[in-house]
Amino acid sequence: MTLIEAAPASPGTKGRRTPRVAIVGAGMSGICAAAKLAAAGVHDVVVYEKADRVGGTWRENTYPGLACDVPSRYYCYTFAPNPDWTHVFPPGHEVQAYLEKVADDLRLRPRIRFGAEIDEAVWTDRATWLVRTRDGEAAEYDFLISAATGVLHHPSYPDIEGLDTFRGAVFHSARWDHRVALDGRKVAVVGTGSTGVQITKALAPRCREYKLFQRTPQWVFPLVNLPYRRPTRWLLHRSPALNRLWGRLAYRFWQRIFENTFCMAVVAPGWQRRLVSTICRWNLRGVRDRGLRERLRPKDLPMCKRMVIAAGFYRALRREGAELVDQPIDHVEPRGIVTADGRLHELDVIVLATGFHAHSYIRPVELVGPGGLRLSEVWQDEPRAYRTVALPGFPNFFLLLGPHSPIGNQSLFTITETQVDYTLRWIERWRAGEFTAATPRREATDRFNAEMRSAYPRTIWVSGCDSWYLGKDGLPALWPWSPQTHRDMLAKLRPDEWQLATSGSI
Ligand code: N01
Repeated sequence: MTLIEAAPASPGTKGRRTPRVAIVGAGMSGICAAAKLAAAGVHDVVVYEKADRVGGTWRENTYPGLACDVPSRYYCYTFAPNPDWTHVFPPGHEVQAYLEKVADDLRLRPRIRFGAEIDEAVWTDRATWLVRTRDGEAAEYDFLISAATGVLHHPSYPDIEGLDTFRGAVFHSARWDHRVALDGRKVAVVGTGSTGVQITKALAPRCREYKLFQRTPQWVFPLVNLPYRRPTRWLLHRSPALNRLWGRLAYRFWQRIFENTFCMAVVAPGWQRRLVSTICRWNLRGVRDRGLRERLRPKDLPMCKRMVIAAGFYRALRREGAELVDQPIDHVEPRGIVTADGRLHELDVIVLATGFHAHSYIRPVELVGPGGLRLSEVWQDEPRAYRTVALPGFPNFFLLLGPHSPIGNQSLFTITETQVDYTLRWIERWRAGEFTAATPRREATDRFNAEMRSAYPRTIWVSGCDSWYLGKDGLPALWPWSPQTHRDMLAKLRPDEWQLATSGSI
């Protein structure tokens, strides 16, 4: 076992202590945390990234048609406006390029350990986290930050009888096999979430036969995607000041739109819910074929599942060679998929756009807190957290985009920035010597969870559908209030709700 960076926390400038910080994951949140720590003068930082590139979900998803359904000028860091976006809603590879560029521009790469997968982190009586990688390296840190390791990260494979007997190619949408030819072939996509819908638009025109297997219809909010013209991009490149100003204005504009419509529509009844609902229903009316339209009509309410925002989906299904299959899948045999009506759909390729295990978060990394408390046991039923950012019993540990975070049809960049800022304020107090270990109190965490439970009945997520938003207990795992309430709640540290040790461990 190699021990790296095991020196004790040293006094920093002006007598302030210098914390050692480990970040798990170099996706959107990990980059944000590393960037803001650097800006705050915290340089003893290691970002553990199991892959060989930054980007997280945007690195792993490379399927045809991959795009972001949140506007680019809002789907970015406030501290790094991007002059290069080509469209209002960017293609996926531009988001990946953006994350790579931020990592380069802010010189974050030397802090990232690529190919390093954390196995476990154990709290020590020195008030540190001893982090071990699968390769047997170990290092001690004063803070451990879980940067979104888990949401939409672990692919969910369907349990379909005979799937392994199929003689063509089968792969998950988040593990796209680019060696497999698709043009002019018979391709099936299983799943009609945001991913299945985006793939359908891109792939249906390219295949000889394209079959979309729909278990549950989804509401689709129409999207109009406009390009940012070359002269605009040139101008923003030439003038960093203009880029910053334009970036700030556009960010605020889109933030207002999304937070005042979609974000409110999901958490409370009101005009926003009626408006979004009406637009989705109007969009479906555009399908002229009455039979197809009825088969595409969801039984649940718009936004009960994570709403699909897309252009051209219905049109793609009307193309020659494209077919919506809404008979349940019975089994797979070597030649293709057999549906419950006994029909064999002969295929060359099956794509599983069947979603993710969205409630894993940092797991399977095992955290062992003081007294041997294990994360795997604490989260056995459902992941619960304190105000979306911390866990009782696990000191100096912070979560980004963890349980109850306001995710959905909005910019996750905004959420993660709020959570990083909150984490930084605790780290600043540690630097000032105010504590050595801090963990939220269990009562405060229970109180927060009880408040959330009482807010759930007003949300759209409990209106009678199944989705990855719901936990095993059938309750939403999401933030049931406005994003502004999230910012307000994290604007103050509330030390009265925390247990603090001023020397040694907790
Ligand atoms: O996954 P999903 P996704 N047999 O879980 C079906 C984000 N995202 O990858 O509804 C047959 O939404 C399942 O059917 P049902 C976004 O947050 C963002 O599409 O369970 N079908 C459903 O239709 C999104 O919500 C962007 O009945 C089976 C589908 O598979 C999240 O990623 C773009 C099945 C899974 O839908 C996940 O989206 C793309 C089975 N055994 C994705 N098992 C942006 O633009 C599952 N299904 C930012």
